[in-house]
Amino acid sequence: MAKREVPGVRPYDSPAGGWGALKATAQAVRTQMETVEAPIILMRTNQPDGFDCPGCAWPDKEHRSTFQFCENGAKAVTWEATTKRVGPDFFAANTVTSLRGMTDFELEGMGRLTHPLVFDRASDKFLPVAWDDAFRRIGEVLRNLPPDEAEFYTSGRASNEAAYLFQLFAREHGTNNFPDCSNMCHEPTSVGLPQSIGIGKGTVSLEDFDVAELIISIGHNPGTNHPRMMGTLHEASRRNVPIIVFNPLRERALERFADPQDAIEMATFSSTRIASTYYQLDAGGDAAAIKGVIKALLAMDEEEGNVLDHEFIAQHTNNFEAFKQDIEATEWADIEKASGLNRPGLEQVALAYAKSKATIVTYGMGITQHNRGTANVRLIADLLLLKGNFGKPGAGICPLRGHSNVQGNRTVGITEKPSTAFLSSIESVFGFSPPQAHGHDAVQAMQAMIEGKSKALICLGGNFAVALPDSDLAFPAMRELDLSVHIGTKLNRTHLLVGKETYVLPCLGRTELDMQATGRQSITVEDSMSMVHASSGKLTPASEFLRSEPAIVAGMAKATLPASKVKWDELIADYDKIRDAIERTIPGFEAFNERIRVPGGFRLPLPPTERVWHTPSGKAEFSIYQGVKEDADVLGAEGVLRLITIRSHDQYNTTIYAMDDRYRGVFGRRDILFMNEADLTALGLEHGDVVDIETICTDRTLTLKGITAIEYKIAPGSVAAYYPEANVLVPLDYIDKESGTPSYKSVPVRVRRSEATAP
Ligand SMILES: Nc1nc2c(c(=O)[nH]1)N[C@H]1C(S)=C(S)[C@@H](COP(=O)(O)OP(=O)(O)OC[C@H]3O[C@@H](n4cnc5c(=O)[nH]c(N)nc54)[C@H](O)[C@@H]3O)O[C@H]1N2
Ligand SMILES: Nc1nc2c(c(=O)[nH]1)N[C@H]1C(S)=C(S)[C@@H](COP(=O)(O)OP(=O)(O)OC[C@H]3O[C@@H](n4cnc5c(=O)[nH]c(N)nc54)[C@H](O)[C@@H]3O)O[C@H]1N2
Ligand SMILES: [Mo]
Repeated sequence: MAKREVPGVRPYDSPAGGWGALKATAQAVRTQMETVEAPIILMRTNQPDGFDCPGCAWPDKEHRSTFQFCENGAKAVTWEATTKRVGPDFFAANTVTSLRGMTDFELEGMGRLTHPLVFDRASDKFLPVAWDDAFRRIGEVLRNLPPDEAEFYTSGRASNEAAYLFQLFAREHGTNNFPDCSNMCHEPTSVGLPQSIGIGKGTVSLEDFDVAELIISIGHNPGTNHPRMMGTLHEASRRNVPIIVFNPLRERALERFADPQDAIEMATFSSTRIASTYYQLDAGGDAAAIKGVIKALLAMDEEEGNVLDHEFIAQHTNNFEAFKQDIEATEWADIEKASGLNRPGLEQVALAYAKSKATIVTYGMGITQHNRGTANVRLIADLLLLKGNFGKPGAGICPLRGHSNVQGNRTVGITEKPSTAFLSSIESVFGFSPPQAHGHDAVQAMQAMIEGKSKALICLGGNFAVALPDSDLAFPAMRELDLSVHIGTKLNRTHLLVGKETYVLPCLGRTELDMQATGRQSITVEDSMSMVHASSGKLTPASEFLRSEPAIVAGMAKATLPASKVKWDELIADYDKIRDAIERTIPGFEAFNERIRVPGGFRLPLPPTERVWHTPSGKAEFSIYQGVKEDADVLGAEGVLRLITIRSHDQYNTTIYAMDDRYRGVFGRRDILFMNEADLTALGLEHGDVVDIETICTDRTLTLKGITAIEYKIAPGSVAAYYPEANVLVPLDYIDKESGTPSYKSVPVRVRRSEATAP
């Protein structure tokens, strides 16, 4: 029987990248910008004297290579540099209640915010407000609350300078409540890797990819989320480096990619294979799969010897024997059942790994956003330790960070669990005593808001309530706040969930010129590979009323803390002074200002690259992943499907650039559930049927209705829907207990034909 036609759904057979990517770039420019400046603006992205791409955190070779084309980088830049505006006229014409009926796509699509705004309850509208009036009132409300009843949220686009001032402000005010986007993202990396190798960061550099002999890519989708990485993978593939992929979905860019930088591929419409082998495992099947690979590797070592790096293990690691025993005790039958892969397939991976003298493992949200995400991360480190894949060229661990400066935010003190060393250096440099008690992470902050224990929320960027799980709980909690403040570039749904008092404070974007008392300022960011470099905006700001993020933070701080020990005005006048303060309080930033004036910047210390392990034992630690699967009782129950929430190709987190997901063959819509053919059949469904989805791991009823189920190349038992629409289905307390990260990639659900359309 021919498959039914479903509107907006048609298979995509071309490679990723190529001419389609160029066309999409042109379209992004056309829809956002009226001027012919756009190509010139794009050329300034990631250039030594230009601005850092506000897209992903993938590095550039020393930030000095010729302009690297990237479709989604172009979307990120044009989205910010758009000529569209949403100003006072617009807010005078629309009530907040009516705006709440709009989608994130529509809201952000209206353009850049131009004026500071205050919510006026009487008219149900946002009105323009003077900066100083806004700061004064914010200060008054904060001063009248116990400090721990305020939450200070950071989204990872903020610069090091803005984030550093933000933490200084909140800590002088008296709290460590620092929910941040990292808590929904790579927190398992920040928690797991220090236990294994002594630092919560990746250990590879771009040069390592040039000499790696094997790349294992687990649970990330670089064609969409780190497109500049595709150039690196493309080169590796052309060197015949095997690239082994573990992913429940067939992601086009991981199969075939045409590099838009490659003149011959473009001219001949040819492309390069990326994955040498593609393992479509079950959602959450990674631990089992990795344990299988390790089990096969240990067996090979027993038989042939010399497969593992025994010298490295003896000299540099702890706990190997217990680790080995656990793996040997793990049964193949359990591994196969939990991973959805078979033993011969996993033995092939072990063989490739045994042969390689330098292996890199890359991973993303497919590993971290699980309720045993931290244990997953440690297991990847275990795999690498077995063959000494740290501290040698071409080898290491490569977590693909999210936001362009999410790693930097952490480095400069955005953490709810600060070290005592950091707090004492803040105290000695600034002369106030920062609070010692740990604060809230993102989920805990929302829980405190729901329970009425936290009454104010200050957001340095982001879309807090929309990005968090469980919208049905999160949205009403926003409405109960005494105060919410949003520093942002564009309007989003979190801003519209107004509390008793709400301010929206518009800031400069990274592409824009930042002039302060001493002249033009630059900021700094840290990429996924711990390179810190400067970024200087060039464009005329979207409105004359915008302020920089550091200036807004300082404005709030001065109004909140009349007796502040921090010289806010001096810091804002010259960001070099902020960097001096960072240098004096955080290790690794020696000669900060000099070193960022060198194109490409500098690399922060990464002790594991020198085989130095800052763990309590002074060695790298093998750790044991108990069993083979997260939450096996619930996720393995009869009739339960594991829901993965994913990003489309036209999306940056909650920012929706357009309604297409080209590589997955979905156009003009997002109300889609990707399902395996066997699961459709088992439920008596057909490609194109409308379904309701219900979460089963909670005593509440979480549902998403009226979604069109389509047949897709996804592992049986796993289904996928778009974030943030599907966030209503993710229970707030369904988290990785070690890191607090929501289990966005394995929500137990049932799917049934929609009540509305059932025959
Ligand atoms: N253009 C663009 N760039 C971005 C972003 C964006 O939204 N748009 N977001 C930024 C941010 S904040 C982040 S964190 C990163 C996110 O980048 P990614 O880590 O690539 O995040 P996701 O798109 O959520 O995709 C995760 C991938 O994991 C797979 N997956 C899901 N569950 C599992 C599993 O259980 N096991 C395995 N092995 N795989 C699984 C999915 O099929 C998907 O291919 O990208 C950053 N860059
Ligand atoms: N279901 C599900 N939920 C998820 C995820 C998932 O995979 N599945 N992923 C999670 C992940 S990895 C992350 S990182 C979070 C993301 O959570 P957030 O970081 O909170 O969300 P974003 O969508 O990146 O934030 C977009 C907003 O940032 C503001 N903005 C943009 N540029 C700037 C700027 O330069 N300065 C300031 N101040 N504001 C700016 C704009 O107002 C825009 O509306 O979401 C998480 N939520
Ligand atoms: Mo992220």
